[in-house]
Amino acid sequence: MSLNFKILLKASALRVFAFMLLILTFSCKSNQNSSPFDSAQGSDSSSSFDSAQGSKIEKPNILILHVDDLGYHDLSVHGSKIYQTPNIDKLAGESVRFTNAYANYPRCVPSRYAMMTGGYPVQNGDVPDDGFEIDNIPDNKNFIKAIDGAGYQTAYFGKWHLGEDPKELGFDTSVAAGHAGSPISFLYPFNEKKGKGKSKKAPIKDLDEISKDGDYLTDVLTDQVAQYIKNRDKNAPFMAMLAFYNVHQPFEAKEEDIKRNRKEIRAFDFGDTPEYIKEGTGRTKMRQDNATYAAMVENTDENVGKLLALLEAEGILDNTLIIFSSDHGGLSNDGTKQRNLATTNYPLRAGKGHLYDGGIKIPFFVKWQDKLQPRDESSLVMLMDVLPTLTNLTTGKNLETEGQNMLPVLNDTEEWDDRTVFWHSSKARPTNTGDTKSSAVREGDFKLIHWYKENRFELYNIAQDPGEQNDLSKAMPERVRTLSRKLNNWKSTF
Ligand SMILES: [Ca+2]
Repeated sequence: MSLNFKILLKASALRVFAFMLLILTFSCKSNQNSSPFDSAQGSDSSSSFDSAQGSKIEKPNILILHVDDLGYHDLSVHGSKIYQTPNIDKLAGESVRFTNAYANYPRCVPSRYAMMTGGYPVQNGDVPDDGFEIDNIPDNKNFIKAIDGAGYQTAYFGKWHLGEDPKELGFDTSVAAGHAGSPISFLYPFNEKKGKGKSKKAPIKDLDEISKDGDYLTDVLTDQVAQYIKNRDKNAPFMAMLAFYNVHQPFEAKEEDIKRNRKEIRAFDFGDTPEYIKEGTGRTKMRQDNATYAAMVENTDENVGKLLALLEAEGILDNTLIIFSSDHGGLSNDGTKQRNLATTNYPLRAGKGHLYDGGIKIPFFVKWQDKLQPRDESSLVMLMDVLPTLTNLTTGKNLETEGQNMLPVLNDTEEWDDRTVFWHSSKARPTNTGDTKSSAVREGDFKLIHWYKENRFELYNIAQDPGEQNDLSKAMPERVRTLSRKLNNWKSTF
């Protein structure tokens, strides 16, 4: 029995009628072949039909779990010996796991702008570090409105950092979003600084009504998402994005989680690994030995686990497409000013702020039960591809942006190993994270970084040298020329 037929049997008479009407409207026969993207799972809010253009439209629920500042090696599934992340590891095991996924920028705001607008984070001729305008995106480039228009309930929870409210971009619902790049405190009351002095940071709205003494912010936000899912309109699919404030600073976690990690870190033998090595104008942290940060990573994992369990309890795990990602690499680097650092991205080089892979390579998993074959996937993808993919899946349309629809990659019918992608970091922070102005291009296995103020190049074969230790720029001048030409051509477009 085909899956579509099962849906018909399960649906109410009214929904059967509506479904038939849709089929008639599009004068197309329901497609019943068995490729991963051709049939919906039998559950309440899912539907599947052919569009007028003949492309397949699917409407699974969508849950995006986006962690702030989580490094590629901050997960036990990626080799961390200190942070235990069993829930995310399990999710990874059931997902297409990207081994060459990148943020479009090594810091929060441009990275998030790229993700939410589906293109490179370029505005008014530059890549601003802050102050993006997101309330003036035309409708023909607005992915959220496109998905909303396809019948989705859309909701955004947590860190926005792109203006006043995600509703400006078209989300129906938003909770605890807004200007804040981080909470004043992860410990209740969240808008009051713990310890000495007063915070100059923007408070996060909505929190007073939904929290109480003793709460941890990440638990509160997860609970909000859970309530939203439980109370959803079951006649329509939802797209919910939880942008965790974890694991960004301030370093604050639950006492029992800190204690457990402190004990584990004390017992761990770091061998002859140095605590720091030199990088840029400052240092790279080389050990995962911050117990509070470890506790924050593990709390995030616990909350991911709660949401996955909820999807299962609601009977919608099978027809929910789940994306897990981070906005850039972990905070492992300081600059001329020394400070307390979070983690190490080692064996990747450097971290947040830098165009070495430690700054831009991210954990990125896409799960859709029974639809996507769990596997490692080496195609080059970026956060700007997320919404073009979801929009194509749910509307059959492609909007005009640089981000690409990843469905053929997810579906394993295309490989994007030779794709060319770019970065431009003109707002360096030599004091805070030790980076200086640079641009970069990756094409296939090779990555060229250009410190354009000094006109200095470094070239790496990322496949053979993921830690970017062996600079090939002198040995391969022709490749430097080709890649720098492409990089300059890209930069001349903005
Ligand atoms: Ca961030």
